[in-house]
Amino acid sequence: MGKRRHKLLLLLCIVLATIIAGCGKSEDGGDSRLVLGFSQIGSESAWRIGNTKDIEDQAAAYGIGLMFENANQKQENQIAAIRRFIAYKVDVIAFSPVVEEGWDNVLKEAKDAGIPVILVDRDINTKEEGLTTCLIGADFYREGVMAAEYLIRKADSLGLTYVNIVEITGTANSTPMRQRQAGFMDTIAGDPRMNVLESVDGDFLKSRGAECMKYFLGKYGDTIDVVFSHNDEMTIGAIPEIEKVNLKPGRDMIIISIDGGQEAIDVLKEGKINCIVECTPKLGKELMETALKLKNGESVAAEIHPVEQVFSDETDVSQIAPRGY
Ligand code: GZL
Repeated sequence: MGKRRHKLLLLLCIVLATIIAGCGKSEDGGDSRLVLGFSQIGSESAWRIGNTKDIEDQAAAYGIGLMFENANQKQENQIAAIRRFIAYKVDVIAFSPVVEEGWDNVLKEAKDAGIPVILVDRDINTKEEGLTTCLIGADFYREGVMAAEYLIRKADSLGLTYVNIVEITGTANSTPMRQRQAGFMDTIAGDPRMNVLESVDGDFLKSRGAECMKYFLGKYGDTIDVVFSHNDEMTIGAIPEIEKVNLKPGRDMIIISIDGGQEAIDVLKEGKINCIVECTPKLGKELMETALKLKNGESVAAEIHPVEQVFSDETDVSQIAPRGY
């Protein structure tokens, strides 16, 4: 073969190798996989742990590079994590805000850096519009409505003429706390039988749920007809306190909870909880698909709400499938 043809063949091989090597690489030769920075609230509940696992599993399934930080319930830790994501120049930032206010400055920094932000699970209130692209999470107001609608049906079926309610709320100033309470209270407002004795902040924690229930029992005793608890952890903490005073949860008191994790579903099956409104933690698939759309410059929905159901003693709860969290 002539030298000229040999050189041409060699040049062709070099060009071809460069093109192949460049596939999946960005201009600077870096990894072109999408890098997602995610700030998680903490590990306060089975729901939160299930949410984290689902996000990690889905990131792996979609081949997305996940920078994950656990804030241990502190907003300042989430703000610091978001600043680290900005410094690292991730492609997309996502976070589950522990409370609704106090995000304006750090989200302006993300906007100035040209990094889109996705809200997962909970919402925020900001003075400036357009600091986030999408909210992926439950319709918490609807969850509160479904809890109250169950209670009204239950009161009807028992022929109750008055209903004394105590409420154990989630983390103060968080979206699920504000909206679950609003949905519940708005729905019972028109029912003269319903009387809310008191609401106390249980911070979505099992230990605080027990403390709140102990306080309620000491103050109101067996005049309590209903416990409305904003999540399963607090409900599971409250139940032993009710039993300690020889009252039967699910019988002497109507117990209404939210989330639908396996531990609470098992208690529902024992008859110690009457109703659990589902709040799915499985938001990872929608998060990854939304992040990929944003990286590709595609438009995304402003809100994505999963479909959720109610588990209660109105149906055969023995048939509830394993929950996976
Ligand atoms: C709801 C989520 C809440 C859960 C709690 O989407 O924000 O936070 O209901 C969790 O279990 O702590």
